[in-house]
Amino acid sequence: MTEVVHTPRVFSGIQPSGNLTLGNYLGAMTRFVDMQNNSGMPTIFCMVDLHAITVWQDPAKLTNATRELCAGFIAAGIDPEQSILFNQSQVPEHAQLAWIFNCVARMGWMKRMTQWKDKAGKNQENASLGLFAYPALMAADILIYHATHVPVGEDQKQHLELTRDIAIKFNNDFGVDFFPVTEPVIEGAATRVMSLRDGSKKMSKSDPSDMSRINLTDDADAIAKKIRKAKTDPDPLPETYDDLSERPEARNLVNIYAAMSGKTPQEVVTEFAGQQFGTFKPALADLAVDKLAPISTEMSRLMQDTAEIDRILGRGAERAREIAAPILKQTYDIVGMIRS
Ligand code: AQP
Repeated sequence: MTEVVHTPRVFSGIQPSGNLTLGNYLGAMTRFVDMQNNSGMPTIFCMVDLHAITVWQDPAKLTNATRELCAGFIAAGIDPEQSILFNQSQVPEHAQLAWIFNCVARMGWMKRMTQWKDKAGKNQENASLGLFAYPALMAADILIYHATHVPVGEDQKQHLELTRDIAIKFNNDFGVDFFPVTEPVIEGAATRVMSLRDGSKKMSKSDPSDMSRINLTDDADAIAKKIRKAKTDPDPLPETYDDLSERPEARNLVNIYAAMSGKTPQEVVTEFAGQQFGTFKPALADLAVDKLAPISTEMSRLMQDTAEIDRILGRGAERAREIAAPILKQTYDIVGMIRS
């Protein structure tokens, strides 16, 4: 029986499938920075370009989005020396392990994934095979580093449960204790930032309406306009956060304010109790501009030197492969593949 001591290690990824949104920033990136600085664990962050192409991506836009995402990581506080920062396709072990996991995971597991159902919609026959197999590649992203902790937004919870199921089934099938059973880290006031136009839909890079999201590249005027036009209701803010349970758009704006100010949602509600959105929205816009403007300025500065971004990604990929390659070799040994 092959036994491995599972060193605590953090992994997470973001798709270069468009502009980074406030949802990605609050739900994922701020958590990444926190774990890099405070968890005491090694941290690995990835631009998951192989995931992005499960739906059509224009090649030139994909290249640019990957670099911009790298700039976003760095501008938000990820240090490419301290953390390992790279794009997925430069580390082939992700795709190699994903194939093994395609053979471990069951069709029925994949069919139950809500992201598959949402993204494939009514036209499943026409969706890519890659989109269907997306969660097995995600499991490989995590387990190729034996990552134990994965900070994500709420929407990724089901995929992380599947990652655990794949690890457990692989270990059982082969009689090993090889892959760790990963812990999702879903924390903070903004684990699910909703669309500014529809409080029942999550804020997403690929939403056709740009008004539904705040992009990290938006300037101050765009941020203020999007918040001013965000859907709300005519009632003032209540005294308790619980009273927002039936008001999804209002609750969303309060959560965003809380996440950006470091206050709890209840503290925000207490501060603005009895006030109309006409007062709350400008305060939220000021806060958002204050928080996001330095990030967007730094992203633009970094994007002026794309050669340096590519160098950072290449160096990150080399460091990632130092961890991934031995784990893939051991996996092949367990499965019984000859390596001459
Ligand atoms: N609205 C959100 N609120 C909180 N967290 C979010 N995340 C995404 N949207 C929100 C978190 O960001 C990380 C990276 O997500 P991703 O880009 O890999 O994929 P996604 O979840 O599918 O994000 P998008 O923006 O909706 O992309 P598209 O439109 O391309 O599918 C994850 O940790 C996710 O939870």
